[in-house]
Formats: sequence, C-alpha cells, structure tokens
Amino acid sequence: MGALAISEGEKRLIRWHLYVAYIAIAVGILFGLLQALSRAKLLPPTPLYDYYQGLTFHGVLNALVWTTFNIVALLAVAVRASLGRPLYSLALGWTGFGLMTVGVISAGYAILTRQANVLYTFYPPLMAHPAFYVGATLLIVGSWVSGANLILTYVAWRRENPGQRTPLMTFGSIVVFVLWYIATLGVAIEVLFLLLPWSLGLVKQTNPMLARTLFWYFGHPLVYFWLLPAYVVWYTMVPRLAGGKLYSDPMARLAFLMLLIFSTPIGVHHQYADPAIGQEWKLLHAFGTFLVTIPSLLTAFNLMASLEYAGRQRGGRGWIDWIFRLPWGEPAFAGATLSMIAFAFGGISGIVNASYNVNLVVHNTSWVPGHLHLTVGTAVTLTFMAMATWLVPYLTGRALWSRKVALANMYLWFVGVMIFAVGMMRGGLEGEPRRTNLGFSPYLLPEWMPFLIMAAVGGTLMFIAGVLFLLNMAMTLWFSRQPAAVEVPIAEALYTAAEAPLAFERWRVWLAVAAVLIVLSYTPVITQVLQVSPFSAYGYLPSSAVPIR
Ligand code: HAS
Repeated sequence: MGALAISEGEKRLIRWHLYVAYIAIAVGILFGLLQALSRAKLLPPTPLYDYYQGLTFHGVLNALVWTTFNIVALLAVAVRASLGRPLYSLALGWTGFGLMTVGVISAGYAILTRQANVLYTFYPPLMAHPAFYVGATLLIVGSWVSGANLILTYVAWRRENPGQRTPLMTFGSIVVFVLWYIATLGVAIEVLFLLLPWSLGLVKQTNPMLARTLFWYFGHPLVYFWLLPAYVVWYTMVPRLAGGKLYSDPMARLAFLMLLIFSTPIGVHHQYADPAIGQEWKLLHAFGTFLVTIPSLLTAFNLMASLEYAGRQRGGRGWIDWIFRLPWGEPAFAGATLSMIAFAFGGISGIVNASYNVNLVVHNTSWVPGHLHLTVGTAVTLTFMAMATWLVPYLTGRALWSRKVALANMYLWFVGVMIFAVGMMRGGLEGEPRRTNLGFSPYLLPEWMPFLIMAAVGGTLMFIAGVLFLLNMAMTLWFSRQPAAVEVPIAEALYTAAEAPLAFERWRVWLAVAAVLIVLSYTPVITQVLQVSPFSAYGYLPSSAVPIR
C-alpha cells in the first residue's frame, strides 16, 4: 500500500484546494458569528451588514465551498494512498480545481454586490444575478471533473488488479462521487432549465414548486456527499489513529452501499409542509428516510466496537475504562471522535425531522439549523479540521505549528456547538423561526431570548475555535520550521475485506437499483407537481415587496 510516494505536483494540487477551503471558512464563520449576535440583539444596526447577504455567504461558503474543496482534497489523498498509484491526471485535477474556483468567484461576486441574497438553497421566487447560478454550475461541473479524475484512477487500478477487493478507503470515496453524480442531476436541471433562463430574463415566470422539488432531489443526497467523506475518515483512519483496528470492513461497505441507494429517493422529507405533493408520497418518502438511518446505525455500532477494541488494546478494562484510554490528547483522534459524538445528537434530531407529523413542530424553526450544525457543521467540519492536523504536515513536510492550539480548536468547537445547538433547538421548540433577523424583528418573543443568547455564546466559541484552526493552519503552511514525515493513517480491519461479498463491487447493479428507486419514488411526485403547480412566479429579493423583473 502506498508504495509509490505522492509527487510534489499532486501535493501542490491538493494544497490549493485547501487554500480555497480555508479562505471560504474564514469568511463563512465571520458571518456565522454576526448572525448569531444579530439574532440575539447583540449587534447594533449598520448599513455594512445585511442579514440575508450574510446568511447567503455563510451557507454558500461553509456548506458548499468549504465542504466541496475539502472533499476533493481529502478523497484524492485517500484514493492515492490506498491504491498506491498516482492520480490519473494532474491536468484533469487542475481543470476541476479551476472550474470550481471560477465558480466560487462568480457566485461570490453576485453575493458581495447584494445581487444574490437567496441563501444557499436559492429557492425561487427569490431571484439571483445570473453570475450566481453560473457560479454554482461551475462549482458542480468542476467537482464532476475532479471526481472523474479519482474514478479514472480507480479504473486504472482495477484493470491491473482484476478480482481484487477495492481498499475500503477507495471504495467509500468512489461511492461519494457516484452518489454526487446521481444527486447533482436534479440541481443541474433546476439551474439550467428553470433558474438561469429566468434570471437572464429569457422567461418572465418560473415554477417554485418544481424548482424546490428538483432542489431537494439533490439536497438530501447532498448531505451524504458531505457526510460520507467523514465516514471514510471514521472507518479507515480513526481506528488507526486510536491504535486499534476497524471492527468490520464488510459492514462498512454495506453501509456505504445502502447510503448510495437510499439517499436519493427520499428528498420530499424536506417538503412535508409544501403544497402540490400528496400526503401518500410524503409518507413514502418518510419511510424511505427511516431506511437511510439504518446504515448510520450500522456505522455507530461498527465505530463503537472499533473504539472499544482500541481502548482495550491500550489497556482498558471493564465497561467504561476503555473510553478514557483512548488518545484524547491527539488532535486528529480527538477532533474526529468528538465529531462522531456530535453526530449521534445530529442523527437523533434528524430522526425527529423525518417523522412526518413531528416535523410540523420543528419545520422552519431554529431547530433545523441546530440539527444542521451538529451534522454538516460539526460531524463533517470538525472531522475535516481534525484531519488537517496531519494532512497539512503531510502535504508540506512541515510539522504542525501547535498541538495545543489544535486541541483547543477541537474541544472548543465541540463545546461551542453543543451550547449553540441546544440554544437553537430549544428555541425552535418554542417556535423561534429560522432565517429571520430576530434581533430586529417586531415579533421577537421575550421567552426566546435565553435561547438566542445561548446560541450567541455557542456561536462565539465556535468562531474562536475556527480562528484557532485557521491560525494553526496558516502558521503550519508558511512558518513552521520543523520538518515532519507524516503518513496517511490507514487502519486494518478485524473482519477484513476478504469476507465482503464480491457483489458489493458490481457497480452497475447498484446503479440500476438506485435508478429504479429514484424512478419509483419521484415519477409520481414530479407528475403531481407539474399537474398542479403553474409557471407563474416573478423574481423577488428578500425584503423587497416588488418583483425585480
Ligand atoms: Fe438532516 C434538514 C433528516 C442527516 C444536514 N439536514 C437538514 C438540513 C441540513 C441537514 C443542512 O427529515 C437543513 C436543510 C435546509 O436548509 O432546509 N437528516 C435527516 C435524517 C438524517 C439526517 C433522518 N442531515 C443529516 C446529515 C447532514 C444533514 C448527515 C449533513 C451532513 N434533515 C432531515 C430532515 C430535514 C433535515 C427531515 C428537514 C427538516 C425541515 O423541516 O426543514 C439521518 O441520516 C441521520 C442518521 C444518523 C444517525 C446517527 C448515527 C451516529 C453515529 C455516531 C456514533 C458515535 C460514536 C462515537 C461511535 C442515526 C454514526 C462514540 C464515542 C465514544 C467515545 C464512545
């Protein structure tokens, strides 16, 4: 494994992805802080700060840009290291990076000039400048190209190694991109056929319900595009970082495949409150959503067993002693494992969201951002931060600038998100709305204030943790003097890949199953939407009562 050392050219390519990701999160978390303060009445009004512009920057930069650039970088390293062969093409890698970066600049221009206050979900009738939609398209097309580079690397390996089981790291990474290709079809259709012509003025009116349905066809598997790279880390790196082994490699593969086939045909659980879709289809998508929790429950069991094994290898005895034997003082391990703990709460809140009738209690309240900060905002983000503590030294040959700062970063983020999420979720249960500048709204209820303050305190701690992360990475990238010889941590398994059925690698079969489930679950939904929802919406910007075209 990893016999062929990674080249300087590959390292440079991957480093540039991280630079963009770090700039994105630097701006993204600043707006996060401003929002939390503003909602809690702790930010004086200023024309420099527009809540919806800030919220759009926050969502786009953190949820779309920080994640996508990190995912491409991390999975390139994972595929490269686990297959022990160079990336298929550096030129393809740079093309993907270039497209994604131009996309970010284009969308960033539209948001900066306040012509795209449409939030990261860009639902019509909110309308953005065409540069925003072009930017989003380029970001996605670029990620397709970068994903193709990894898939072609795998295909080349497969040709030379027929009949062998794919290393789990690569197996998971391939699932991530296959899922991404399937998911992004929905948003590509939405942007190219509905939003872009409408924003260019080629058509005057659009169909918000159709757009929302296409968006959520994409939007739910999008969350697994974010999560599965964290799963790749948790399954294939964390057991090694903990000094143990993965409990079951075949069960991990089963979880990846289940997520591949069940994550797309269930997007309507984001639309329980929408008109135009019948209750029977909403209920079907609710059942599907419960199915998609099973692979995460398998993951929880597999990871817990792996951590227990590691703790016992380190001398742990009894029921809980093993937990304290784990290397909590190692930033990479601590950050990733704290992410898992946060995800346990994020997952439970997801099950609440998914429960059709209960969803009506939490929908469009601040409960939902509570959920999403535990999942993409911590399970994924803190895992990426934790991995950067060895990834950046691996790519630069420079030792991590400060282990203590890295540890402070991990623990502070975790404590911060726990306070933030409890504040947001409790407030949500009291009816506190999401996506509203509550601090300046006339209907702010006094009983929401303690929860808004909690969210502001938690958000401030997360912001400080983010600053510590960026400081540590900048110092490591440019000022650390000590050389480092770091390897990609690759865990062995107790139950190895040899016990995984060969059918797990029949990609055509899994693609066919995924396609059938999508057709069955979405044909009636799209048909209904087309029947009852007209193309009648003009474009608006938030806070404007007048159509902009
Ligand atoms: Fe979600 C809304 C349902 C997972 C992200 N979700 C959102 C939104 C985002 C998001 C961004 O059904 C807001 C969208 C918007 O802006 O409107 N979500 C679910 C369900 C799951 C789920 C059922 N979500 C995620 C993940 C995300 C994410 C993952 C990002 C990465 N979500 C919903 C629904 C809505 C929603 C509705 C719409 C709400 C509305 O009304 O608008 C499931 O996949 C969750 C399954 C997870 C588990 C947890 C397993 C636990 C593990 C960790 C184990 C811990 C260990 C550590 C081993 C069952 C794997 C042990 C440590 C030791 C030391 C011992």
